[in-house]
Amino acid sequence: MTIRMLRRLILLFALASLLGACGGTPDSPAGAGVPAAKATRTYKQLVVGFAQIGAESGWRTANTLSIQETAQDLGLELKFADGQQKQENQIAAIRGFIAQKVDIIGVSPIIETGWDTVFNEVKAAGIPLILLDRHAKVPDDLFAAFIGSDFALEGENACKEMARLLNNKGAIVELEGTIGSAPAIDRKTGFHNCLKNYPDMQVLATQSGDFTHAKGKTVMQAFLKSYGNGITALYAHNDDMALGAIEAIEEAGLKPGVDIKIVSVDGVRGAFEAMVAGKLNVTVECNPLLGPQFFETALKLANGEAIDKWVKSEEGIYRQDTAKEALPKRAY
Ligand code: GZL
Repeated sequence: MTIRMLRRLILLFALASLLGACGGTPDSPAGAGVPAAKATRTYKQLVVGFAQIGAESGWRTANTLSIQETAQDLGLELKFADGQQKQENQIAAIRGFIAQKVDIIGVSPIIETGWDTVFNEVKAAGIPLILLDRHAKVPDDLFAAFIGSDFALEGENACKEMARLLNNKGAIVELEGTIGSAPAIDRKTGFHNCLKNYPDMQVLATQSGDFTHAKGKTVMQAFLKSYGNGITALYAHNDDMALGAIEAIEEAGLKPGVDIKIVSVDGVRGAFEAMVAGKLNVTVECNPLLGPQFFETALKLANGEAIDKWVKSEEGIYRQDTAKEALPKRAY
């Protein structure tokens, strides 16, 4: 055998072994070591833990219903914990979800701070975390996505509606939401930043009504005692506090929506009924029906798909003149 023949033989052998490594014959599987495509999870294979804040308002009730009904419709397993307005209950629930090795954890943080330790535990457990409705002040690597509204824009829209109602001049009292919560902080910032454009509109007083009907009424009673007829308008961070304040205004012998203009946020059914009755002037919608977006994002995360860091809610502004027509169509 000549050197030339030997070289050809070696070349042929090398070529044959190379082809063999790149994949078998059409009817045999690809070569060893090629990972099989990752199976795509379905909703029915998903286990999601969600730590809710509580049941402080009509908005929260609608939010809980949306999450529970959507989970049922999709056939996924939802482990739902009611935090009963306490951060420590939400943190305990999250630790329980870690122990149960759920696929995805969701939480609506009652306040923005105090989450770093438990969110790091979630990260260490390798479980994707979704912030739903309210944001938390944590590094971006501690959560996969935030699904919720632009609260500062809601505050800015409330201010513009107020300016329209007052013809750019008036004395406003403000009912704030839960102290330290993202919606209270941002709705206040958005409103007050916008107010700088209206020098003849000022805030006489601002105090928290904790997003509840009862506290909204109590604080409004105190405002009326301090400022009485000096108040021309109320800005409430949610409808429940505005509805409580309406009761206080009526008990003081004044006409809510007329003597005192009222702008609030959420868009719950009670707010539409109050607008139809002429007692509320505007509600800036904050969509609580986040169930579908929550679980769609959860499934994408479970399947390793890319998602947006902020999944924004779509929402509108509702005034007295369209309330009657809109009320029957309201989903919450
Ligand atoms: C806003 C939500 C707020 C609502 C309140 O997204 O967190 O909490 O505005 C609710 O009604 O209590």
